[in-house]
Amino acid sequence: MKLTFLGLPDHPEAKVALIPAPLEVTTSWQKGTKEAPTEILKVSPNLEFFDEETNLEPQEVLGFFTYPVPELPFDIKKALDLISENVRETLKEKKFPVVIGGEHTVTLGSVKVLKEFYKNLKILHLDAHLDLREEYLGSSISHATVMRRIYEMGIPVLSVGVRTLCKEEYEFIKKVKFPVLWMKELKENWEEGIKKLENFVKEGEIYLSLDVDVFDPSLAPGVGTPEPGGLDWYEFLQILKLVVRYNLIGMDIVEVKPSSGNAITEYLAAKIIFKVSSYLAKKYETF
Ligand SMILES: [Mn+2]
Repeated sequence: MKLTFLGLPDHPEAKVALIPAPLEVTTSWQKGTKEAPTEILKVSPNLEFFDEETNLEPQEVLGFFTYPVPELPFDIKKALDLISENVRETLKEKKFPVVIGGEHTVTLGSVKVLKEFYKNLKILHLDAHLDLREEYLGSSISHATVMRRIYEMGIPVLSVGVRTLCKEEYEFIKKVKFPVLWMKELKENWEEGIKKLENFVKEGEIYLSLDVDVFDPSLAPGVGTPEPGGLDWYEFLQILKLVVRYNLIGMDIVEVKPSSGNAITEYLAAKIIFKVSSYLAKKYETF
């Protein structure tokens, strides 16, 4: 049987589409993100189906459609094309796409299509890392170069929650004045940080690219690089609500690495999908 979000049959008029993208080609250190879409969908029926903040059931208000988990070709360009096809279909059907990675490279598959549909596309990038290398381990298309490629397309990016970088990235961001909202900056002055974030998202069509390593590893231990000092749950929800209030047009959740023994990070990812849908449902209901 096909795996679906919350274990529910696909809603005939679904407004949210889950796009599993089990891509893992360029992962450098701890592997396993290929299993993430399957594991996230598998834990999702254990969520409560009622949202305690909005007092609604997103599966009733918006409805979910889940694409089957694909066998992606090893050729990364072909794999990204497959992801793009699903995103294109989703946008044509006026559904909200949630791409479930997989390594961060999947964002390139989304963005390629999104920029055809949206004139003022912007990427809100939540991540412990910048992913701005020119090249990584000999490849220009990689989880460590993804935002560099997007930057080169002329699409505005704001990287939020960054707390580690390499020297090449340090020099690059200085040279091009790449906008970064550092985790330290956020933790030291939350109000000011949120204002900067709001200034970025208040105009244009916003795509959220969420690397779960932006969370503190105590909250999301199942990631490739568990960088200390990350976002907590309520800080994240505040950011998510803020973006939904403006024009959030899609998102991805990437770099979950299911770990044996616990399902904390997979459950977190499923909960995020439920939360964003609840916030969107609330907005939808008030139209
Ligand atoms: Mn990262």
